[in-house]
Amino acid sequence: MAQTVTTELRRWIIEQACSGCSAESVLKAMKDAGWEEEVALDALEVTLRQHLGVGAEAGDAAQLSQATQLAAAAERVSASGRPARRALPEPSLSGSPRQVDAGDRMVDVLVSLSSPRLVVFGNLLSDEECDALMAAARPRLSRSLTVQTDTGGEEMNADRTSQGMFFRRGELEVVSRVEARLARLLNWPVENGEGLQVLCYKPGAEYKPHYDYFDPGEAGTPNIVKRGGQRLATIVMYLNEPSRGGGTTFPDIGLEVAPQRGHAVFFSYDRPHPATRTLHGGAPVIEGEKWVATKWLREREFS
Ligand code: PD2
Ligand code: ZN
Repeated sequence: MAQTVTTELRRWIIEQACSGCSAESVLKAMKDAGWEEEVALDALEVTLRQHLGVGAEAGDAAQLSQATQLAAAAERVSASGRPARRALPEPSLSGSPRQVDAGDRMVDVLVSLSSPRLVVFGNLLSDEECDALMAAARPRLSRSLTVQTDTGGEEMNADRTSQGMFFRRGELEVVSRVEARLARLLNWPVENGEGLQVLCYKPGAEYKPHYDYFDPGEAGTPNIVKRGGQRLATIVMYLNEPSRGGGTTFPDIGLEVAPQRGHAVFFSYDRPHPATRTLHGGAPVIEGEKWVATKWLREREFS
């Protein structure tokens, strides 16, 4: 049965942190009370990270230091059994601005979530940019492939019924412009991005829920990550609007992002693990067509 982190549990975690308990003792108390280790660790990390974010403005220094120590310890315990956390692409949202400067354009911040780390942006692309990307992609579309994780090759996949193509990085002026904007928006080098992918979904086409990172348990992953390292983040940009269906879904949190032209959904994953809650899919298009451009961001230069 799914275990829910209640307000009471969050309050209890913060109390333990502020009174100086160790991460191990808090984790043990939670496991003794029937919490699964994975859920307990996530609850500790997320609650304390949020608490530190709020408390940094208003809190008592000694309590904050206790909470900081517990958050760091929770992270260490957690890291011992799971893939390590990494530095991540992240927009500059401290102080909760309505808009962020993406260099050549001010981009609206519509939604920001901490777990999963996810931001919905508005006004990221102009109508002209959307049209130019669709027009340049259209003659090059073919049935989308997915990376074959056991070998590192590519395969046709029934879970993904869109058509797609990739631009090389910097291939066209509009592609370079969008890539430079994303690099500035997400504070991540252009060189660490894969080429822009454009997808077109006709009625009935969908992309079943999946993770974008490469599964460390699959045999082909070491080969795939030789080029640029792991994927750390995804931004899906909407180029047009189907009249019904085609939202980007996040089943772990019951979220569906509406495909609105010029908008985008960004999400990052600090480790290649379902604990990031970044399971996501493209819901079937019911009426009209759906066009998106996706950029995946890697740890290192992707060449
Ligand atoms: O088109 C989408 O909404 C979608 C959903 C899930 C795109 C991707 N994943 C992707 O390009 O990875
Ligand atoms: Zn995806």
